[in-house]
Amino acid sequence: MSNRFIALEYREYCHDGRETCGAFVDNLARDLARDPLLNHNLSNSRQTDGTANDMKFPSTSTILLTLGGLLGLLSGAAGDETNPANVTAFPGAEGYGAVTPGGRGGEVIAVTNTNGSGPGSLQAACNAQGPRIVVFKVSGTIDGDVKIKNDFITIAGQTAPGDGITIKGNLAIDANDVVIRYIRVRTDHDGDALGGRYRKNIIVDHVSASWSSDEVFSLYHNENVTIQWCMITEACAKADGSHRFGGIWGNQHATYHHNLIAHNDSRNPRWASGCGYNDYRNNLLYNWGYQSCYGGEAHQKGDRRKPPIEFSAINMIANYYKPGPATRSDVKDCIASPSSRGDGDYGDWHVADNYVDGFPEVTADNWSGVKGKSFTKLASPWQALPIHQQSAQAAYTTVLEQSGCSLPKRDSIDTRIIEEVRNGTATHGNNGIITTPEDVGGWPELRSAEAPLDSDGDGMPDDWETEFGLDANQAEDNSSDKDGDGFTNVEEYLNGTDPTEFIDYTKSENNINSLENSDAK
Ligand SMILES: [Ca+2]
Ligand SMILES: [Ca+2]
Ligand SMILES: [Ca+2]
Ligand SMILES: [Ca+2]
Repeated sequence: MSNRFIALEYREYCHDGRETCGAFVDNLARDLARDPLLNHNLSNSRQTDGTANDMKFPSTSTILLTLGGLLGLLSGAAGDETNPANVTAFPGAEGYGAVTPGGRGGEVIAVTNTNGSGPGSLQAACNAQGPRIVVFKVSGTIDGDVKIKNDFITIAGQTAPGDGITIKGNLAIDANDVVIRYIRVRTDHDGDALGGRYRKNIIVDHVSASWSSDEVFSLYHNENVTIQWCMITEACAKADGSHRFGGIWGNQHATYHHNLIAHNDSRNPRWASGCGYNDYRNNLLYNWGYQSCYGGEAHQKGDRRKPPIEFSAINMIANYYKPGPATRSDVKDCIASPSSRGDGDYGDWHVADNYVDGFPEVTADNWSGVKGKSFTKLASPWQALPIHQQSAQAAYTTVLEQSGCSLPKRDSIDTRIIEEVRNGTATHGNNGIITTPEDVGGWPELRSAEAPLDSDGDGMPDDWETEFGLDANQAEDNSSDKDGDGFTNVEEYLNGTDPTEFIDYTKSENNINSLENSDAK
């Protein structure tokens, strides 16, 4: 292995007129880019320091390194275990999107009203420049679309006093380095409830999305993405009665785990064509209509990425499939139906340890639940960044307990859907497949409450600052890291942790969500 050459960013070779060499490097780069070990190591390199990685491997030059040299760089990038750059976006952030610091170290901006725009609105906080952490001093329903256009933002919906935040509109992610936690997006019109493309370093955690008439939740053709602990439910119909789709997923290096996808006719999810490396584990799918999961072609037509991603490698492991009353009988046992647009367009798939309720033979042999022949079997999964993986059956229980916008509390929509999944029932529409939000009673009233006093406006309430020896009348202490564990003081508040207690979050066993416990919900 030590003499193995690794090619990165080979395009300049191709443009140098060295056709033979270019083709060789092209092929080598492709092979190596698909090498699980290399992929894993490069991803770790990104995880520890994405910006440094970019500097070491400038995208316009061709670099040949021995693997030994590369590993040296990687171990150097790993650095001191207590280096703040090494912690994930928050305790419990896992997979490829966990790489981002979000708004760490930036300004704290409080949302003080539920207006669609203007001073004090969520949209105004999104419009601000530079790293920023968005906290909420109000709960309620925000009437209007929200678009994130500027990089480095953390949206901390768990801080909302009262019943929490719902966006009655579409949430568009059009920025890099985005952390979104504990909000709901229940749109009232066309377009994806939550959507975004062509960006990088995004983690969406405990978000409940519903009611779009395109897809409910579509994040694809991005890079370094995690979608975890979300609820993607109750897609609605377009005016012509079509659609009711869950989501298009598929990002170059992405992790999807512990999500609940329920009451959508199809695209549960649809893997985008040319989606790159995707790792899908411990998700719970309930009551799909006429199709569960499909897609994953190798090539995307009109791909705007440079270079385009020319393959799809999809792990689907230890997920729980529970057909419901709307699930068409001929697709009840379907884990996935891989798509292609002809020879040479097959995606690479690996399925294992998935549980298909009512179909013990598919549970025993997952490949029998993968329909058609237009795909390539991966004998083993591509080696993704690990998560705290459970069995499919254990994940079923945990997802029902914790997924979606569970803080400050679940709303009546999510509470109802969780019970329907648990009981194997449906309440509204055509066996749970609905046409409009009115079918399920529309947007529930969300109670607000008084936010705790924060005299210096640094995002940390007076009482909390006093308890931990911070200065309730001095705002600059929010970005320091009193205990040196990598999370700033205000992040410790957002995460419900102790800013005076050092915890080594670079240890996997400590990287768990400090806001949830399995008995709480
Ligand atoms: Ca304060
Ligand atoms: Ca302070
Ligand atoms: Ca800290
Ligand atoms: Ca701490």
